[in-house]
Amino acid sequence: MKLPCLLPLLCLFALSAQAQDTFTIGNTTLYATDLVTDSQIPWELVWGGDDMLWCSERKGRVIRIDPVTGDYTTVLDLNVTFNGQGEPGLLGMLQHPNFPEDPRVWLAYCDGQFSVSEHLSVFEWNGTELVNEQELISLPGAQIHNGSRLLWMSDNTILMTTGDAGDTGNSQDLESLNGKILRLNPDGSIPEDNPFGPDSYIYTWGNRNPQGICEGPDGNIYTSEHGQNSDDEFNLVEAGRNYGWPDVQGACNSPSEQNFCAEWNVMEPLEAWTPCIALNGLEYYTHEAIPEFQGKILMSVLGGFNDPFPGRLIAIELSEDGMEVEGQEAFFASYGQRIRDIAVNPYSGNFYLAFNGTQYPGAPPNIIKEFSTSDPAGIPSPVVEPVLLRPIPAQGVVDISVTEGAVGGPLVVRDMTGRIVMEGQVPSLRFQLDIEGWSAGRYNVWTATGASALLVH
Ligand SMILES: [Ca+2]
Repeated sequence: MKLPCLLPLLCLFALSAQAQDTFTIGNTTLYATDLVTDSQIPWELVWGGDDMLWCSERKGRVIRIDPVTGDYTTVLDLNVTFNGQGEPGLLGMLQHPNFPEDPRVWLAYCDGQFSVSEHLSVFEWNGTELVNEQELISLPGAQIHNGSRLLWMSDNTILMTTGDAGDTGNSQDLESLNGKILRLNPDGSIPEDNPFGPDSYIYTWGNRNPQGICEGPDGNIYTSEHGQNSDDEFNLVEAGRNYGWPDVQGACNSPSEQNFCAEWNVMEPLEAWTPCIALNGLEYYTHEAIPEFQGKILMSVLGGFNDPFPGRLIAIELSEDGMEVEGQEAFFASYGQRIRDIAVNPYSGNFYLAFNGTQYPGAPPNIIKEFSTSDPAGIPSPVVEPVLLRPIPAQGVVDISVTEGAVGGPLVVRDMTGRIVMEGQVPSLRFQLDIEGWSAGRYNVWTATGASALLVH
């Protein structure tokens, strides 16, 4: 369905505006544009100390992206396990907080064709490439559950999440490095004050597959962790604590779980999701550019097998002491794609999302998008207003009101999967849109000066 195109010039304008999407979050408008469209399955996004955006890709590359143009160079290409089916490959990445003065970059990756191993190595940045690999830790890897998120702690140690590698027996075994969070010194040695003594990397145990980690308010450390069929978990990390897997899923709420939790001092999640929604990268958003996100934990969500919604970003609101989840709100599900990770530009507060296509484990498209509070295409929109739609929900015909700047400009309607179902031009300040025959559901109506959700009955 297309609206008549009366002015050719404005219709061209409408076409060029399709490269971006706008989202209204409270009083903030976000403009989304594709930054890199040919990523080889982006896994970790890091805002670099060199003011470039770094990305690890599951197929083995580390790319260094100009955040303005999206141009990138490949600074490392590792020979990793990647068969397109499972979950191994190049995964976690961490820069030294004083990068590039301290040139060290840590990478977690899996290799081995038949028997997968997981490695944590440190490399050096020579201004062009990552060189001088030094392996610090290796442990069993698998086709599934390899953890691998990395975090620099304020005490100058590093946390590394590991997965149970598909063997549930690993997580409660203090002799195994799988199903744990490990703590190490930057040179790979074991910190003397580790909770299980100076001979053990183990920092927490009873983990299944944590794949998001961040430092939040007051130095609290949070993880996101995949559950099996229930209870994806958002956890507060405390040294030495047992997180219960495989004996406990989510809260300690069945009789057998309560016994186990009492015996092993199990830490319950701050929040859990059933059915699983497949939680991933975390970022604590502190910038004032997006007041609606400020002070919240942003969590990448892939979208689970029984999850009725696609991938999305969830903003988690914490209590003042950071010990409870007080609210959550989901964004960007309209793309219908799995969101793997997030990084924030510390200057502008703009952020970047790594999309891993529509299907497990990494179907195309694999795109890195920028979400900016300023309009990168330069469309003038000093006052951003919502589009008014009546009635709610609508049936047959919907009345639409827009502000003056939108008249003659583009009109785009997308469905929840992000697919454009209608594009054309705004004919006047008030007009009617024929939605007869549209399937019931939620749509997004977008003009040059604002956007609103359209609910069709
Ligand atoms: Ca439970």
